[in-house]
Amino acid sequence: QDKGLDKKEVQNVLVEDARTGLDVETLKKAILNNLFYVQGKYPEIATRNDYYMALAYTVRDRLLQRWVASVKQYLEGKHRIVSYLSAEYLLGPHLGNNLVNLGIYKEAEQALHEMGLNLDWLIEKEIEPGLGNGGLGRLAACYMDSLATLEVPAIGYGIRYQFGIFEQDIRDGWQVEDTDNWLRRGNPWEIARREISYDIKLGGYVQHYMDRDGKFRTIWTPDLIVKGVAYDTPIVGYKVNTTNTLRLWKSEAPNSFDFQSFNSGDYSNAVNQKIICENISKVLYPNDETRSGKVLRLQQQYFFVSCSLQDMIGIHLRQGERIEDFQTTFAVQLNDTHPAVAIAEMMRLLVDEYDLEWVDAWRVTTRTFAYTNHTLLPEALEKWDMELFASVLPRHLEIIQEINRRFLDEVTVRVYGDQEKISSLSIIGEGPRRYIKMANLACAGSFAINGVAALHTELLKQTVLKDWYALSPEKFSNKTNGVTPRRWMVLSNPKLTELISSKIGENWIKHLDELKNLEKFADDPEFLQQWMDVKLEMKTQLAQRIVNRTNIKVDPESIFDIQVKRIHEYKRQHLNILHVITLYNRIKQNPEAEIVPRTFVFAGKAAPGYKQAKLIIKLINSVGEIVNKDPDVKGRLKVVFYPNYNVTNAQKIYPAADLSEQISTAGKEASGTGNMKLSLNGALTIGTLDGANVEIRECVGEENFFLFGLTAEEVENTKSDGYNPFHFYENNPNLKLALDQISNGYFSHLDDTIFKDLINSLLYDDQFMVLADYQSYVDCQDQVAEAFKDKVKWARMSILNVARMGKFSSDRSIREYCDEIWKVKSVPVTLNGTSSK
Ligand code: RUG
Repeated sequence: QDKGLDKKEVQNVLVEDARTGLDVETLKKAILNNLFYVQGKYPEIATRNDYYMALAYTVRDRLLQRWVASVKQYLEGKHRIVSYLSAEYLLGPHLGNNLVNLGIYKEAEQALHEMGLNLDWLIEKEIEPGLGNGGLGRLAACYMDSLATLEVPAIGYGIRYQFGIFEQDIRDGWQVEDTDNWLRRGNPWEIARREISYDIKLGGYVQHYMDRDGKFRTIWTPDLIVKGVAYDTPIVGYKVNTTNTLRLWKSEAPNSFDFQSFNSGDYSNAVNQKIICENISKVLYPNDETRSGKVLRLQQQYFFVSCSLQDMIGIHLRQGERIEDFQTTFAVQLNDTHPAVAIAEMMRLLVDEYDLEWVDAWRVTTRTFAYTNHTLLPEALEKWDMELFASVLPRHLEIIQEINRRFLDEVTVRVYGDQEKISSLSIIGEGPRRYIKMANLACAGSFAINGVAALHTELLKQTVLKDWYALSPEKFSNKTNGVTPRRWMVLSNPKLTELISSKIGENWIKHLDELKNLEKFADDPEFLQQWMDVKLEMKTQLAQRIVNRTNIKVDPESIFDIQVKRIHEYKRQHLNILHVITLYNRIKQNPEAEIVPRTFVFAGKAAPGYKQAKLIIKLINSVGEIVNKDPDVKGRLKVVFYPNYNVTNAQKIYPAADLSEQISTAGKEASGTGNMKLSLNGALTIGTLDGANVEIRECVGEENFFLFGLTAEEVENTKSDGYNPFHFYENNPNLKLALDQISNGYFSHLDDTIFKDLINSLLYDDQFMVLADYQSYVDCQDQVAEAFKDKVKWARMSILNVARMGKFSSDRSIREYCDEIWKVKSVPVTLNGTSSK
């Protein structure tokens, strides 16, 4: 800006450009421009992808203008910045969402229409970045949207996996995984910042010595150095200028790495090293809710955490601040324990690289980090074998041991030597092999700890983090999850959005509480009819997709009974299928039985190594094969497994749901967010008192929620009283029949071996209380069927559900994090003198 151009000229270049206009004419010009000058094509030879790219670049230009303005504004003042550290971001396709948030969806549609093109057709061309497994990664994406919408300065840090979550295909009823090469057509939404890169050390050994000034020094000599390169994606808020950064790190070989090998002629070793480096950000681990204990996973975690902290320290110091005041520039949120090694890395950077005394470094660290726990499942709490940890991060092991030593000194006095408490709080676990407990490291190093729904936070305090709660109750709080209404309503359900806005205006999109103004229309016959019409239209559209994808024809007038989420025993898709079999048997036993027609839609991926989950998918498909074809059923029941559940498909499924299945064993689902999206789209919930279901039910009213099953407390009591699932099997003829049919091969061409493991685990173990909850579930489903017969009453309940879902916006969650944990304020970004569209 100082190189010969005067300020006014710069302003003109930035502002008065065809790259920034938002009207239809300018958009048309810009799309053509990009088609020529970015894609190098003209209309007659342009492909659908060329047009997609041209439009994407047109949108990106407008994002960049806001992005530059945001960065400038943040750097000019002194503002605390939120740094969200997450190993996963399940963003979903960008194009439609960015058009919504820029407020130019209609204009883009019109521009394309005038060019003889169709916006949906281009939107569908985008390959979504599936850089997450499920709820946790999707939450991070919703939070990025809300942070920008609330105009909060924020950076999301993560990993730019070359391969995201696998693509699922179903063959012969089984899940088959295929690699997700999401970058194969390029990615117009990111900017490679090759100039922003950091060296990351791995492995090797540590030496200590005393320098000339008598100060202890540490040298960590790694056996591998990897370079992390920043790839930035702009995240624009809804109808505001604020555009934050999602900075994802890609691993590469450092520039100079191969010199030695190359010089000595060992070319293949040089190439090998390059492959090892690139492997770190190669692929997302496809495990949801399970830890994997693999070296590469620890390397991934450390890699992105170290790049991110070095980046933050650089930003902080460039502002002329002292390293001791780091926490005044950044509040760093740990999304689960995946980035918890950040606590040790922060200490290493401060003590080894910036020469801080241990206590000063610890003060900075413990004022910087806050930790969100997302699970109570023991298999999801990360633990690292100490030897494995030492082989990757030898210096960090020393640091963790020192943190633990000092911490336990303090604790011992606090708990007056209670050995049980001391070992529960220790960051290092003892046993045949010693291990590091990442949740304990996160708790020790953070100033705030939160759960993700009221019940979950309570259970955390009573169970897995009980001793931590006793030690530092002031650190604990609850932050119930939320979802962004921009993607999950405005973008995915435009018809419902329009109908709602026609009654209460558009303010609800940013202030979801205002949905409550819909309540007064819940008895308005015209509105009820319009509501039902929209739902039917969405169901008809989904029916079309289902037939295209699976060849199964379904009736849009039937109940769309939907369970879409990762496949896991605790989520109990098999309980749902037992209900399907029970309805089927009622028909077989009495073909004239009155059955309210239903379409059961399942979707979700199973972790590739999770045998029971994969068996559940096979079971759903096997039952579907029999039920869908049996002439006695007369099409009244249909079972669909919709393959490759991802954000793109979720956006098509939620709007069509009548019934939302939230049937996890009470106490196991930390929160759930699909439950929120479905209810917000007008589905009624059948669910247990688990996770955020509890709060959803409180909000929508118990009369508008189908509740069944044991409570979390009853689950525990039943177990401690000696739960015997076999007893339920023997004493419930319908349940027995269903389980026997699965075992004896009725649904599997008389093969009585396939489902053996699944049935045995239900009959003799049943950790997730499927059999205990079966009857209560079936009875509750009968009430659902009864209720659905009265279409108007159902629609009224659906309206009340939506009207009362205001609490579950991620804007509300983020506001709570900002006010109560991060202590950050919004910083409106101005562009051409205004702060919003
Ligand atoms: O299973 C939980 C969900 O209940 C929750 O809604 C979501 C976001 O908070 O996180 C999910 N989760 C938990 N995913 N991975 C874990 C444990 O690593």
